[in-house]
Amino acid sequence: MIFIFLRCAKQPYFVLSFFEHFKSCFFMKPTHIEHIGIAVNSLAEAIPFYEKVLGVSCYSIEEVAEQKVKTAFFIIGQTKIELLESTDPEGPVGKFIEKKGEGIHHIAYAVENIEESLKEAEAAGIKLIDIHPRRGAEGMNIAFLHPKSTFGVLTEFCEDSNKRK
Ligand code: CMX
Repeated sequence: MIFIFLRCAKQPYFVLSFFEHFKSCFFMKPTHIEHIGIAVNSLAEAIPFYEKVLGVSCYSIEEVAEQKVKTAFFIIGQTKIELLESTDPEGPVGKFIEKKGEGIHHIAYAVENIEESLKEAEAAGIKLIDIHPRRGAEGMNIAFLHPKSTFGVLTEFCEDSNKRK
C-alpha cells in the first residue's frame, strides 16, 4: 500500500490533487452560489422581466423586517435570484440604491457550517459584518462579509438551517 502511494506521489497530478484534498479538509469550501441579490426600486416593476422575458416564475415574496427589505425569489438551476426592494431609505438596500442605483447588491455562497466559515474568514483577515449568523429570508442562517475586504462585492454566507437538524 505504502509502495503504491509512493509511486503515485511521483506524479505531479497526484501531488496536486492530494494537496487540494488535504487543503479542503481544513478550509470549508462553499458548495454553490446560493443566490445573487439584486437591488431594485420596485418588485412589481422588476418581476415581469424575470417572469415574461426570462421565463422563470417568482415562487416567494417575503418581507424581512430586520433587513428593511421585501424580497422576491426565483430559482435557476441550483442558484436563486433574490430581488430586493427597500422598505426604508435608511436600510442597507435603501442606502445602496440612493448611492449606486439599481443593480447587483450581493453574492451569497452556500456553506455547510456557517460558524466555521465565519471563523475561517476572520482568521484570514476579512472584516465581518456579522460575527454570528442570524436568520434571513427563507429561514436561512446568514452572515455578511464587508465589501471593503472582499474586493468591492458584498459577500454573504448562507447555511440551510434545515440541513443541520
Ligand atoms: N456592495 C458593494 N459595496 C457596498 C455595498 C454593496 N452592497 N453597500 C455599501 N457598499 C460600500 C459603500 O459604497 C461604501 O463605499 P465607499 O466608502 O467607497 O463610498 C462602503 O461600502 C461602506 O459604506 P458605508 O456607507 O460605510 O456603510 P453602509 O452604511 O452603506 O453599509 C454595509 C454598508 C455593507 C456594511 C451594509 O449595507 C450592511 O451591513 N449590509 C449587510 C446587510 C444587508 O445588506 N442586508 C440587505 C440584504 C438582506 C437579504 O438578503 O435578505
